Amino acid sequence: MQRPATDWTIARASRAQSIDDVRAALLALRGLSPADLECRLADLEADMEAIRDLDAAAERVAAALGRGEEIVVVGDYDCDGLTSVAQVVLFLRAVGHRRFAAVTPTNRAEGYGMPLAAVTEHPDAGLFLVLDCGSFDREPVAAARARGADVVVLDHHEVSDPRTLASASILVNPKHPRCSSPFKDYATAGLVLLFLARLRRALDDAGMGRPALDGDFLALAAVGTIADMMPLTGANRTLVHHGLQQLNRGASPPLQGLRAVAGLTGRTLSAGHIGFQIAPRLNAAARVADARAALDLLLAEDEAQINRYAHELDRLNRDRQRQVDEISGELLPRLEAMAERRTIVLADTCFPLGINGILAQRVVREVHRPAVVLQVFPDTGLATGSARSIPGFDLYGALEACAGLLHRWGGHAMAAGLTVRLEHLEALRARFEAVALEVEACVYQPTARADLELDPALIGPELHAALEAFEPYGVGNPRPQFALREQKITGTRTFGSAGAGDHLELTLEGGLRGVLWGGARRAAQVKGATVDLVCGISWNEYRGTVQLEIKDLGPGLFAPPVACGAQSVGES
Ligand SMILES: [Mn+2]
Repeated sequence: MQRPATDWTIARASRAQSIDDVRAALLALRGLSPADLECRLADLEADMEAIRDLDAAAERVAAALGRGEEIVVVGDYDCDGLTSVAQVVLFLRAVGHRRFAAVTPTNRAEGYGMPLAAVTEHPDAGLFLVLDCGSFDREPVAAARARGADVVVLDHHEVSDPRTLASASILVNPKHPRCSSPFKDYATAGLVLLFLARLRRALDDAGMGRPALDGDFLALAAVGTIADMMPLTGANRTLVHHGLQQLNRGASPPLQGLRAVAGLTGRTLSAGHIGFQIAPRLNAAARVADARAALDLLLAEDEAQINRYAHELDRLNRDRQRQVDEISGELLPRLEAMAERRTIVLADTCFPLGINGILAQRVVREVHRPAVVLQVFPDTGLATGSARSIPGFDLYGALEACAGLLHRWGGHAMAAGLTVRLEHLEALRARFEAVALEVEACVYQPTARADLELDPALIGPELHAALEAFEPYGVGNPRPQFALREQKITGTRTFGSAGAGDHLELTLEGGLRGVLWGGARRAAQVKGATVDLVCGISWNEYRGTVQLEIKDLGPGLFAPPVACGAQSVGES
């Protein structure tokens, strides 16, 4: 089963003749005003007011602090959950509140969500503050409430049917149909930062001081937002812009410890560095062992501890990479037999729960199909795992259509988690495929979109600087991709560690250089040819000049677009 070649379109019809043209086109394409590029933190205030029950949550926690109540902070085991818990703990320490426990689920087989043990193991707690999970954790929430404790949930998971919500005392979730927040795409870590800002105000009103929300909080909020793949638009753009700035100034010693083991000290951190190098190390703990190691790092207070935990996470991350490579080698050949299918559902005892999200993403990358990868547990008769989607295919809606066959599930349009009884596995496979057959065929054809065509003469340091103003790039705000038509390739050079993954450096007539990562095998084919290119612009530190990051190239790359109603903005 081969991934089909990408159909490229160009969003803007006219070719840019100046840097101002480029800037204006990018603003228009991303729906941004010049003021949006300023990323003013003060603009978050209005949003804060609109988030339903954020003030009630702040008042309840302020009361707990006033009474010295025991607080249990529960967070999901991924980066978003852990950075959320870490912010709350930093805040509790800052106000001198000592009666608290920080809990994250450790039993991966149990899946996601608030563990019942958080309730049973803390019989004296008066308040459970549940972060990045809890919206639908009916059993543990009910157990806590039955004991007379309050449960305050801050979460961002989809709420399609409010009748299925757990009976939290206070639920803050921008996805709740009755939440009037104009911005819905917060990660929990971003929501927690706004919550703490509101809590500061409540404490101030109660005469309990006004602890500073320093750069550490913004740094943690940014890491949670990027790691959870939230779109870097609106409030997230502002949070991430400032969080990255704080990280680059040295905020959050634990995150600096991870930066060091990732070899990123002294380099300017981008959202990409967080998403591809920092977040995987934090997530590795829960994937390979126990999320506690990541939480221990984020809560560590002295340098020796930070150093030790950061190295531990780095080692776990290498274990995780090795595991993914081994299992991919076993799993990807199975796709050969599935070329006729629109969806892929793989289940096996050997697909470890901790990494099956990564495995599902690999399947998507390989064949451009929605994919589910489950670990089978013969003892319990359940299979649990992750699903990943392609643009234009609403995974959440598809799973909702399969809900009768699912034991437990939750997620978003592009990613989800699910558990199914083994006896329903075949029926799930069939119904998921049936749902996929209802979706327009063109969704299964990979498409991507370049922003606009450029005159190659514009490519230089000035353009690079203009593009920096549109950072942070990532989900929802992809790095601009430019179309160059009919460029003659005058030179090629391969480099890398030898093997299929080798890279190709190209020189265009006129002297511009570009890199096609993993493209070494195309060297002979393109040398001397005249081709169209899609490329990003990056800075080559070694040469001190701009270079092209080539995404694709070939003759006649920009064919007229095929109409597709469900077409979404290109993948990155
Ligand atoms: Mn989350």
